[in-house]
Amino acid sequence: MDLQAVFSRLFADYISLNPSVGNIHSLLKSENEEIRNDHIAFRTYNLPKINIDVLAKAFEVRGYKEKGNYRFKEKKLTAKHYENDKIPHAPKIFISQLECKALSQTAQKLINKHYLNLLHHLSLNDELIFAHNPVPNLSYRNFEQLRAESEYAAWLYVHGFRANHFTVLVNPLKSFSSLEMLNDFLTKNAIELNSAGGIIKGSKEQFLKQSSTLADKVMIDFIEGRYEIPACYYEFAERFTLPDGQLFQGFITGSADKIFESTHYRK
Ligand code: OOG
Ligand code: NI
Repeated sequence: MDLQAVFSRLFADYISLNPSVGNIHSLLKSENEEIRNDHIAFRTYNLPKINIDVLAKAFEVRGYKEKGNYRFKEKKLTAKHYENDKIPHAPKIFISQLECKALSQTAQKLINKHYLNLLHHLSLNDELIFAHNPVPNLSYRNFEQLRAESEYAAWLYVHGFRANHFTVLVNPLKSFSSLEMLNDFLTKNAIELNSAGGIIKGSKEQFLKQSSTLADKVMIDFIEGRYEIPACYYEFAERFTLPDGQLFQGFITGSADKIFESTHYRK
């Protein structure tokens, strides 16, 4: 499967789970925009057979190289980003992982049990980036228990390996010359944005401004019954030129920290 096919498959999964993704696409298409994807993000656990480095293999064999690493102490996460220098405008890949050892013994036990279940249910002939969550019979009680310690852990327990978000790059848009303008347009069209740390995270001085939607809620069948749980969100990024004339391609830890919160559970 070539890179384009990988992205098409990931996007098909993403749009079918999250109704507001299709909605935002139609809105931008109605303005005659061609959408360029800045990056795609994945989440995982720092456990041997499924950590960042394992997940990244699907991209490394397709020409991606590790370009940056990040740490989110409070959220007990680390992350890396990957770029493809060979293919012009190829989206970057951002992969984060939960540092399980930083959680309580109770949460670690629960995650380890889930990990063994995951390994048992993963199919060998497909790549991890397409695996979603193959474990049947998820428990809402476990979800709540994890959520008490880490919203990220709870999200990951339910959704597993799927593209957590795609990101519209603002720079090439024709009708929107800034992230502020795009945000106004989205808000006017009843799209709710994540306001944690302010609607816009980052600044021109940091060479990156970002905003994101609040994740769509989807119905999930747990052993205890059906519950509405946040799924994925859409991100918008405007990048600025570095003193050397190149567009900044990295990520900003302080901003990312708040972007993670786009999947927080809201009543
Ligand atoms: C990733 C959050 C960080 C960015 O662009 O800074 C991020 C996540 O929610 O998994 O995407
Ligand atoms: Ni992102």
